[in-house]
Amino acid sequence: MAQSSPVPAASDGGLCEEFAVPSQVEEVRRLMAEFAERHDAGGRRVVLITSGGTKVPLESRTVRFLDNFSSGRRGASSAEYFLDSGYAVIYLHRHRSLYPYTRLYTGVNLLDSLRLEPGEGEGGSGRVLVDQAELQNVAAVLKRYQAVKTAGLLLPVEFNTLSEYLHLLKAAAQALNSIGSNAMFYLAAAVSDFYIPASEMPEHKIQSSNGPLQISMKMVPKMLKPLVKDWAPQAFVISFKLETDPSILLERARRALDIYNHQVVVANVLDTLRGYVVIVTKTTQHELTLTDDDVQKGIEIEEKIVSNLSAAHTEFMNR
Ligand code: 9Z3
Repeated sequence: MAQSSPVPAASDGGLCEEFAVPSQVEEVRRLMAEFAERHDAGGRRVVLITSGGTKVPLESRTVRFLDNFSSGRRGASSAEYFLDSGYAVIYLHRHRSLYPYTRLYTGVNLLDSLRLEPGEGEGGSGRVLVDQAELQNVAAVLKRYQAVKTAGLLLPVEFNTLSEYLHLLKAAAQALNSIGSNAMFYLAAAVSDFYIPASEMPEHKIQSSNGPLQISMKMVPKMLKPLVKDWAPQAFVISFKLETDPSILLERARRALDIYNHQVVVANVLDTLRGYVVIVTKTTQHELTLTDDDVQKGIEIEEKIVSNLSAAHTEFMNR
């Protein structure tokens, strides 16, 4: 694939012209603003978590697309720990990526974990029994899930394409601006750096009979800059930095802090992302590691990340 020119699109200037506005954006903005204001009035902090990879279409009637690596596990598990810590959570996630609580059962074949209670007739007594060994801790997880649902503490918002992600993130930032430093942005989604403008995209499926494919892609506008500067300037903002080469990780994280002027970068390397991250600020750098002992106890690295960042958020609000 040909490398595109390194000229980035200016700030978010071209957002509406270059990226189709999703039809639901105004309705979602209203829901997010209401959610944030209700919880803020009740004395709760609100975190906007982004999670999952963005889909970048290569054709208008899309058969092929580019995706970024992200299962959504980081975002989904972090959402649970933020809820446990008293936050209300807006969960802006890729459609069908991992979701808080249900993520614990994605590897399970649901039908294998259920049994019919014996009884007369073809379907036994008609009652279905859960195999606790297959669906581990299901009662405890269900209790946490239902408590969150009843209290209205989790607002799910879905995206699929890069365009949807960009518009919904902007709407979320503007919706949370009214609650000032009570808002946290936890930007764990894996967002494409490249896209094909609608005007340059073929309408129909690209034909292999035309020979090898060469694609030229433009730079995606960096949303972090206007988010920090204009849309939610008082919020506590955390971005994630993913690299495959550990030797450039910290330099890239620091660079992001310098350019965007936000509060924290959580730096991780693809090979070790479940067991090691570095929490980087302009003046500090703190390694979080999962030990064998932690793994034995079922502790996840997101629990440590969330505990570190909610303490940093408290300090930020008190300043
Ligand atoms: C991350 O680095 C996340 O930690 C992961 C989580 C995507 C690796 P999973 O969803 O994985 O648990 O499977 N997210 C940010 C990735 C990213 O695209 N960052 C951009 C970059 O590194 C900056 S915003 O340039």
